Amino acid sequence: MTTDWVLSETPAVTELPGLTAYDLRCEHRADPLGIGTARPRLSWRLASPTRGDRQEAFRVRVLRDGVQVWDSGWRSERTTSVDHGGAPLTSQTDYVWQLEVRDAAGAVTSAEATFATGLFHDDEWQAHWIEHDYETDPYFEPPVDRAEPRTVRQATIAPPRYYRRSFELTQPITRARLYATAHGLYQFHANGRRIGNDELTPGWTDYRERVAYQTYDVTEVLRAGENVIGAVLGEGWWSGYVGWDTRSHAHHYGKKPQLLAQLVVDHPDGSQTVVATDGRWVEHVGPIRFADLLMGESYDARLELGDWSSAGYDASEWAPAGDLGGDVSTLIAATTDPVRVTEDVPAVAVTAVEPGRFIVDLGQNLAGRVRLRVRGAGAGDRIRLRHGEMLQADGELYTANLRTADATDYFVSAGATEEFFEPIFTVHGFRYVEVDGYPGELTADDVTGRVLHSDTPVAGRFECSDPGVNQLLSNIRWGQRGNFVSVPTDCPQRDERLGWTADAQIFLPTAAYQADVLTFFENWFADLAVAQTDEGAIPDVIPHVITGRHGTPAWADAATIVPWTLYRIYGDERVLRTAWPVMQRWVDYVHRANPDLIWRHRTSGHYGDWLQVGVRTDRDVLATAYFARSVEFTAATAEVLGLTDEAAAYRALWTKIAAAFVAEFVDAEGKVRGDTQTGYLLPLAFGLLPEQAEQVAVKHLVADLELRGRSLTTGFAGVALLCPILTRYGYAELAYDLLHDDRYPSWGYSIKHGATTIWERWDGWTEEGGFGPVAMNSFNHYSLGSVGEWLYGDVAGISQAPESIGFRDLVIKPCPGGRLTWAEASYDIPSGRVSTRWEIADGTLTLDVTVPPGADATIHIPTSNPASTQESGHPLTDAEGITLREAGADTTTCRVAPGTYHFTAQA
Ligand code: RAM
Repeated sequence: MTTDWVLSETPAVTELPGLTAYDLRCEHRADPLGIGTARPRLSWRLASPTRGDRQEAFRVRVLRDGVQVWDSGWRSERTTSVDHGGAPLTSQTDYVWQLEVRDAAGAVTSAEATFATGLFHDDEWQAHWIEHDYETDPYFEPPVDRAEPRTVRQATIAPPRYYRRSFELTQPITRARLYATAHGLYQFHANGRRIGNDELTPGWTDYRERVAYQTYDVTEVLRAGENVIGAVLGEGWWSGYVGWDTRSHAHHYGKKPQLLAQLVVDHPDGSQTVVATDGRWVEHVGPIRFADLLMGESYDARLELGDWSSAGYDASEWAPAGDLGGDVSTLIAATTDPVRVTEDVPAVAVTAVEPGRFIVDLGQNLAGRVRLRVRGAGAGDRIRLRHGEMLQADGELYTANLRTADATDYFVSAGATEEFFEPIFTVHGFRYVEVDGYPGELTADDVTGRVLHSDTPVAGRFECSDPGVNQLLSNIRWGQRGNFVSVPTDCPQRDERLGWTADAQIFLPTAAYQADVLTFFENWFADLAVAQTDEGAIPDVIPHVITGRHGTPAWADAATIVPWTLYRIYGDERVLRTAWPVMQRWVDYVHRANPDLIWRHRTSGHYGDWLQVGVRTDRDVLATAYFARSVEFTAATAEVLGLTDEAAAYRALWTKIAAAFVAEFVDAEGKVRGDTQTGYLLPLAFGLLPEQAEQVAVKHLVADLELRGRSLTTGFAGVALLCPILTRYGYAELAYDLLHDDRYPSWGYSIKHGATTIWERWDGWTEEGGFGPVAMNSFNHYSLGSVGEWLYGDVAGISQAPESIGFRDLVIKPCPGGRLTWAEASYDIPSGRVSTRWEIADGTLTLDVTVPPGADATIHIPTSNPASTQESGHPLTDAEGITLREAGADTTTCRVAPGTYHFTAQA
């Protein structure tokens, strides 16, 4: 198995010579091309082998062609999101930035990185949108080779087209950049080579307002003489199926795909050659006869076009592309890394069902596609690949939960001895593939699962002594991977795949422990902002493609929760500056509709504690708690932005909502209306209860869990809070019982029954009922995986102090318990990598902690005998870099400077 989705090994702290800066990023991306801002944010991380080492000061210099355009001078404050402070950068220009970091002893270390700007001004675009005239095309109707659709389609999906342009370069090339996008999905080629390794570009944004273009360096691809540049263009989110209604859920943004690109070639004398899409490009249909994200792809190898993107190719049959003119008003430079193939998963088993028909098991539920090797097929032989997440009891593929998504690919052989098929414009959510019509024996070697998702850099890892918990963590990671496909979606398999807002906000803290999701969510939030209604409500799904649902409690609150959470984790104020008007308009909307501060009006779809089990958390309780939460984050944002009056007003409003909550919902016995687990978790987690009521609420929560034999009932809204709140109030053992539970409903139940991803519903499959409701049953969904935050934050013990931003003030508070004898985690916070490892053996607890330069940490060492606590063999009072804070009854608390520490204590 080859995977790029693991936490990088670097830096090996102990081997470093001294304070070292690494992981330099511009706009939070490594050496990005085509950034869209003239004042980018620069960030780096630090590591050091020396205890107490710090960045005393830094200096950034930005250079263009070796000439300095900005010198920050020596400054001290931070390592992340330093705004370029020189004159605004120039469009379409390459820059180098040099970083120097000085430690306390005056030693200076340096590092260097690059970035390039995109097109800042509309008038720099010479490109026009081009398209094929499908109306007069014989292939406009669904192609014949998909004659077995499971659903009646009302909208037609047109076959992808191939576009090309041949041009001469007479001068040498110093630099060549391709700026490319599509209304649809594109894949670029030049001189016989594919450009880049991005997938499903330009990605999904609210195309009505924002269409991202990607930038590629093609300097090495071009040469003197004839060159060819070209692209394959498919439908994707632009005009293909998204959502669940086959009558209306295609053609969200347009009826047919369009392409736009501009190649800019620099020559040594300073002149440029620009080759841009326009009516001089020619186009042709090719071997991809059909391609749709939900439905699948059909490829007829007999129709292959040969070296269509190479010089000397005879394109006389190709027709001129339709030229639609150059409206570039919606174009934006891409701000986040695209989808890529991040792993190849080999097949683990192949079962022959009948001659020519096989079921292949990849051993892992994933989002992506299959690469199939075909040997011995005759020209015209057709192989069908159907994808499913589960098998039925009879061993056949289970596809009922896909609803109208066909998730079916076809390959028609050209009769060569060996052929490879891999679709390019579709994504399936699957573990099993049925291969039908395969000539001869299919072997595991013939099938590879190619994992596709947004290439968010891996930021964390967690492992512990218990295989079941490790499997849970793996399922959480795969849930994230399968659903972070350009936008955060709810499922990768059925006819939905929408950016449900609650799912996103609930899972965000867990997601951020596993990957750097800042730009991923900033990009998505930009779509949330443009979708806000005039009144201030937020649609349930972003990008906004379903009508009539907006302003739902816990869903629309993503408007405040996502930016505030991003700010707390990444310490970058820019996200708050952008989000502020959205947050304010959202909370004002709820307030206007609910002047008595109990949110019961304008709750839209109101899903309550979605997919809770056997209980009904009161909807007004949930809504009002979320109203308070949103107001709290809006107030906090106003504070950060220096908006004192607004901050005071929202703080005051929050106090009133909290009081109204207690008055309305908490009875004389301290029970919250509805008396459900989530009903207690929400006010506890959101701090709505006075201290005494808090303790009573905890008791009621625990009583409910006990009454049910230590079993949970929480849905999406409650589940993330369950283990953290129990731990916070001294019931960590109860949290561990839930973690290890394998009775229904629990995470362990799904794992016991073979889950390799998080399921949408606790009852996705049960021993009694078999498969859950086909109307809605995804086996790859991340919401219930939001317990990951607790694994990293409490079990491994990496979190930050309540007032801390960007993990500058770390809290290392591991929580041994349950069946675990050890747990370890590493996590890339903005300033560097933090790691913890605890183990209990022979009555001794060992705790290894690394705090990166740029952070300080309060470490809580759990022990039955605080006096026994030592660090590297020394009592804490005598250990370097450590200040003892408190030796409590069962914890030793100390404050440490950056460095690596080895604690021991009596367990
Ligand atoms: C379903 C999914 C999704 C959820 C909505 C309300 O489509 O479970 O995750 O947010 O319902």
